[in-house]
Amino acid sequence: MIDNVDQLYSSTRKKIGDFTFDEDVARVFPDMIQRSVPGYRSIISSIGMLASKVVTPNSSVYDLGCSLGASTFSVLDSVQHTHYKIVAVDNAPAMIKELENKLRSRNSESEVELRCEDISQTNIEHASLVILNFTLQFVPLEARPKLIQGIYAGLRPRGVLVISEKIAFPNEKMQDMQTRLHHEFKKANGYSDLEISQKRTALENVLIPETLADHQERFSEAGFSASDVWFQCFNFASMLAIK
Ligand code: GEK
Repeated sequence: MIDNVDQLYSSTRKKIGDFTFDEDVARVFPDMIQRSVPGYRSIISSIGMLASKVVTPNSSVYDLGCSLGASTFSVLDSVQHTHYKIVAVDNAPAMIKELENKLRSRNSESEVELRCEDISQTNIEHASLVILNFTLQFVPLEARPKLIQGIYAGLRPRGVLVISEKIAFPNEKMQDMQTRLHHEFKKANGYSDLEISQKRTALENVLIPETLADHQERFSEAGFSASDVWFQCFNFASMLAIK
């Protein structure tokens, strides 16, 4: 087995439990997300570009569900001034531990405040940018409105929420087509039919996608003055919501 290559679902499992972000997942995470999420790299580098435009002096940036800090590093590499704070939050200890090591090895520990907590408990304050990069999809549906309202409240005027999600489609035929395209994407990246199907079962009760309309309605109910999609590939999209 190659150490950092995702082969977690490559052999037949008798029973497939719910997917969790444990140490095995943290070890292969960069490979897993890049081979599973169309456009992931473009989204990460675009978040850096966005940060360079919207992160104001004396403000905070929140990376909610930061995993190994891909968005955090993109922000650190793109914002020219240093008068801001990044708060990176994840409730998986394995992710936070690994991110801590990464920050230490690039001498960036003091630039990022790490928190191992549920993002539903994170108090957002003085934020110019909040990042939810493929995280809200794992938060229970009933907890999502309050979370988005809290983000809106903690953003400064004209502050921005960037949110990327796997999305659902209201039309069944379209849903089926986009799902098949996504599976084709995973196959092209070396995943077998067995891996794709076992991973899908593991995520079934854990990752709950919503439609773009559901997201936009929630943004507008929370008070955001504008929201729209800026990136989409198959059933993965990224949106901006502006206070
Ligand atoms: C990236 N943003 O590379 N509270 C805190 N963290 C959570 C919660 C929660 N309630 N639910 C899930 N997570 C990253 C990728 S991955 C996306 C994000 C994926 C965390 C979870 O532990 C995991 O690290 C992350 O959200 C989701 O841009 O695996 O598809």
